[in-house]
Amino acid sequence: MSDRRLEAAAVGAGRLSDFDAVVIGAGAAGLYMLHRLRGLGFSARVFEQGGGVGGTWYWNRYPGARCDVESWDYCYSFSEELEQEWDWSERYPTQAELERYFNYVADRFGLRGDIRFGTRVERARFDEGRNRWVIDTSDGATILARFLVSAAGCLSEVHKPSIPGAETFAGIQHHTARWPAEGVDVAGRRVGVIGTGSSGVQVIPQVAKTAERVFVFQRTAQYAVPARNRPLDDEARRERRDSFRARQEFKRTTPAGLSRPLAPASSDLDAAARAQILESAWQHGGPGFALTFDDILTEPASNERAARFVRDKIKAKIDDPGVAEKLAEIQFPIGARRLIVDIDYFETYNRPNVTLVDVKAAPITEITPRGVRTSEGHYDLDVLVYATGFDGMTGALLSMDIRGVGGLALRDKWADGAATYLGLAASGFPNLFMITGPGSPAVLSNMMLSIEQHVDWIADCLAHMAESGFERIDADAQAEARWTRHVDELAAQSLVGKTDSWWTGANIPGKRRGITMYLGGTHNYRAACDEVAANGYEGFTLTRPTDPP
Ligand code: NA7
Repeated sequence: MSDRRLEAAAVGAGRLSDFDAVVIGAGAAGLYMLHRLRGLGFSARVFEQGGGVGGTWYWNRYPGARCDVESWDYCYSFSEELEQEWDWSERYPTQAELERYFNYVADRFGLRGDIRFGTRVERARFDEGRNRWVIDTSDGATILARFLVSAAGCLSEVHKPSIPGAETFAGIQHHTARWPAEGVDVAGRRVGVIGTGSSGVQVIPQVAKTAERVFVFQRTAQYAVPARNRPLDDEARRERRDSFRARQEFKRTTPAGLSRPLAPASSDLDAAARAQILESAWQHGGPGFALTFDDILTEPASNERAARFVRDKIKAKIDDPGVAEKLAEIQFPIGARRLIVDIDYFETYNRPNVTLVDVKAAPITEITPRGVRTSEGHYDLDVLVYATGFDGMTGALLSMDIRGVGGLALRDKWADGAATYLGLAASGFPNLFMITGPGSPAVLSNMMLSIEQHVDWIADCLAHMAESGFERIDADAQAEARWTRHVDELAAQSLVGKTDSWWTGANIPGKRRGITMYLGGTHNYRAACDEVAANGYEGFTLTRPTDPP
C-alpha cells in the first residue's frame, strides 16, 4: 500500500492526527518547547518513551545519581514565578529532586495533557508535496505535523557493550540509565560495577555502603574533583533567589554557561600563584576546575600542571599505594573527557569490601552465569551493574528512522559524521529542528542554559515564519558545510578533540570518531545564532506555499 493509502486507512481507523508541531521527548527540552509552542498558539503533541517527564532525570535512577552542575545553574529561567517558587535543597541536585522539579514544571504549566507517555517515535518522513512530517509512533499511530522538533537528548541512547556470555548471567543486572524505580537491594550481596565514568563514580560509593563485596572493573583511570556538596540553608537560598536574574545574565556571557564568578587565569603567573589557583579551585569543588586557566584545554604543559595536581590529590586519598597507583595512572589530558565530580569516590577504596579490578591489564573475557571472568580470574557476583555510558549526541536521533527530502535517511546523511547548521537543523530535512543537536555546545555547556537558548531560537523562528507566511525552512548545504568545518576546526585546536571519549564517539564500536560539539563557547555560539536570525535566517531557505517548487 502507498504511504497515502496507508494514511487514508489510518484516518478511517481514527489513528491519524494533525498537529502544528510534534516534539520528541519530555525532558527539560521537550517540556519547555511545548510551553513555547503553546504560547505561539500552535497545536502540539509530545511523544515520550518513558512513563514520566524529566528525560535523563527520569531514567537515571541509580543510587547516587546527581547533577554535577549546581542546582541554581541547572534550572529554567523562563519564568520568574517558577524561579521564586522553587527551592533547591542542596548545592548539587539529586536525581529525585530534579525529577520532582520537572514534574512540578509539567503541572505548574499544565503540560501533561499534550504529552503521550510510553510512546516512541519510530519513523518520520518528510512529505514534500504537503510540507508535512509523517510520523509513526510505537503505539501504531500516524501523525502529521508541520514541524518536528527533536528533544530526544544527548545522553538517551544507552550503551551496553557486547561482552561474550552477557545474556547468561543468572544474577540481577541493570544499566545505570535503566535502573528500576523500585530500586535494587544490594545489601549483603556481591556487586560488580563495569565502568568508572560519572555514573560509575556516583554509584560505587553508594552500593559499597551495604553490599557484602564490590568489585569495580576499571578500564580507564579517570580524574575526579570533589563536589563539595552541601545543603543550602534558608539564607543561601534567599541569596541565590535574589541574585538569580543577575546570575542568569552573567551565565550568558561565559563559555560554559555557568555562574562561577571566576574568570580563567592566565598561565603566565609564577608557580606559587598557579598552585594557589589550583588549590582554591580544588577547595571550591565542582566542574569549574577544568576552567582554571585559559589555556588548560589547548596547551599540553598547562594541562599537565593541573593534571599532576589532581593525580597527587587522588593518591593522597587512598591508603593502599598499589590501588592509589592504579586509580591515579591517568593517561589523558584533564578536561579532555568530561571532568567527573565525585562525592567520596576515592575514599571508598579504603573500605575493606571494595576491590579495584584493573581490566586494562587483564581484560574482561566473558560474563558467566555466576559473574565476570577476566584474563586473570573469575569474580562471583549476585548483581552486575553496567555503568557503561551512552551513544552520545547522535545516538537518540539515529535510533529513529528519519527521512528527509528524496527519502534520504539521516543515518545515511551522517554516515561519515554528523553535519548540521548551527546544531539546530540538517540540510535536506526541512522543518526539523534539533534541540542541543550535534554542532552546538550541548554537553560542553550548562545544558539548561543551552536548551533554553535553542528552544527560544526555534520558537522565534516559528513565529517569524507564521507572521511572514512561510511554511518551510531548510538549511542550505553550503551553510551547513561551513558550520561543520568551523566546528571541526575548533575541535582540532583543542585537546578535547584529540582524546578518546564518548565526546569523540570513541566509546561506540564502528562510530566515526570526531567531536560533534561546538567548542567556541556558549556566549559566542549564542551570538552566531542571533546573527543568523537577525539577518533574516541567513543560511536557511524559507519558502511560502505560493513559491515555485
Ligand atoms: P561514560 O563516561 O561513557 O563512562 C563509561 C564507562 O564504562 C567508562 O569507564 C568506560 O571505560 C566503561 N566501559 C565501557 N565499556 C566497557 C567495557 N566493555 N569494559 C570495561 N569498561 C567499559 O558514561 P557515564 O554514564 O559514566 O557518564 C556519561 C555522562 O553522563 C557523563 O560524562 C556526564 O556528562 C553525565 P573507558 O573509559 O571507555 O575505558
